[in-house]
Amino acid sequence: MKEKAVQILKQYSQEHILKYLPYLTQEEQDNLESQILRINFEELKKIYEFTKCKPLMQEKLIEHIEYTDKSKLSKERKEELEQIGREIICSGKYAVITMAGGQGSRLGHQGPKGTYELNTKNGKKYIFEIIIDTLKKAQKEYNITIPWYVMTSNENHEDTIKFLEEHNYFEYDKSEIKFFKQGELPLLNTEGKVIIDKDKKIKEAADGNGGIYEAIARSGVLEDLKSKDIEWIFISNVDNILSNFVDPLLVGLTIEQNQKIAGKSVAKTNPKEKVGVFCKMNGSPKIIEYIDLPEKMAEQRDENGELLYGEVNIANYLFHRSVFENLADIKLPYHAAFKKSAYLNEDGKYIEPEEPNVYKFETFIFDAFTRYDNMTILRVKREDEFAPVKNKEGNDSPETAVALYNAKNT
Ligand code: UD2
Repeated sequence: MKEKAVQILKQYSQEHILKYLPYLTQEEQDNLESQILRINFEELKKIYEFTKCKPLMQEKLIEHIEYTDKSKLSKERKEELEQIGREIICSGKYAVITMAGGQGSRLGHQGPKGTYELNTKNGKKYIFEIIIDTLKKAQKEYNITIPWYVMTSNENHEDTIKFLEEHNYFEYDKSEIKFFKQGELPLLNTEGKVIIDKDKKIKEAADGNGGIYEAIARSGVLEDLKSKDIEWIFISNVDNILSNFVDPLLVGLTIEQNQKIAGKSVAKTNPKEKVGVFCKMNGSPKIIEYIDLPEKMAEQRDENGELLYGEVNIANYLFHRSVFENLADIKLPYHAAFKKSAYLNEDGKYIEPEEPNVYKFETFIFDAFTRYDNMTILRVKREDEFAPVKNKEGNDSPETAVALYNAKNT
């Protein structure tokens, strides 16, 4: 192995990697070496140290954020706003991005989450198929083929494209579909060491849905959006099978409120619900995950008895294209998740741990919202627009999602 690579390993206390060399073919050594020269160990060291000291949540700086409740808008008001949005959609200035680079480990499904098959009342439907059904419905309604961009990760990129190719993109116009890969970061064990995977490479994982800003800029998607004169982009999770991502009302409301970012919320069912909620921090829009929201704030209610922090983030965002242009180089804070990850030990044995053993570093798309003074929030009905497939069973499972999907598609 080249001296430069060895020197990097020593400089960043990763010399344990050298013990694997006797097991590696020359080609495997060359692959590992090019990986060592590519990985930014300096940044990785900073991320590891930063995530070890969690920033304290300063309660006094958190305040309620204004939102619009769709159910309280009059029919006329809704039509007025929808008209503005329809203009944008019909004139081809609207696109959809699905964030599909996640591992979906909680579901226990082998392969990209979009390839998970659900037993609905309309027969067996893959999650990607349900998304394309929505795009095809919009095609009929607005007489336009909305461009669809799918964010993948190194881990699921090929499988995602292969699956959609095999299913002929469920008859959607494939020339309007583009895939783009997000970045990835090495996993670190509890001693801050990288681990080796069974392919004899340093194990890396997708860098979180906050990786979208860099991925959009680097992959050419931003150029594509500009060349198509797309102004508004709807971004949603792959796992919400009721995602209403062609929504003229949200577009109209955001334009009228003169905002560049919008998000959809549903009412929190109870103060203890384990979800992220919208609020303001230091005067800017923020989403606080349940683990960071102080209990007494979670319980706080306004004069009408409504929870003051009751707007659940359902990960349905609307961005003006300028957001991607302005945030292409944004540096977001990293969040460390402690996960189980199999690895090759120094004796060449493949270990599949029972307990979490590595840190996975992710950035979150909504941590960038603090760069804006405000955002539009539209509260919608949970049963109309929020049916996530996250867990194998229990809440947010295929069973609960299909029940909501069937009820909606009567
Ligand atoms: C997400 C939101 C949470 C709430 C919830 C609603 C984040 C961090 N949290 O929780 O606030 O809105 O959804 O269902 O977004 N993904 C990638 N690349 C990655 C990691 C994730 O594309 O590297 C995608 C993933 O495919 C999914 C979405 O991001 O479509 C959210 O997945 P998650 O597991 O990161 O976040 P989750 O579902 O726990």
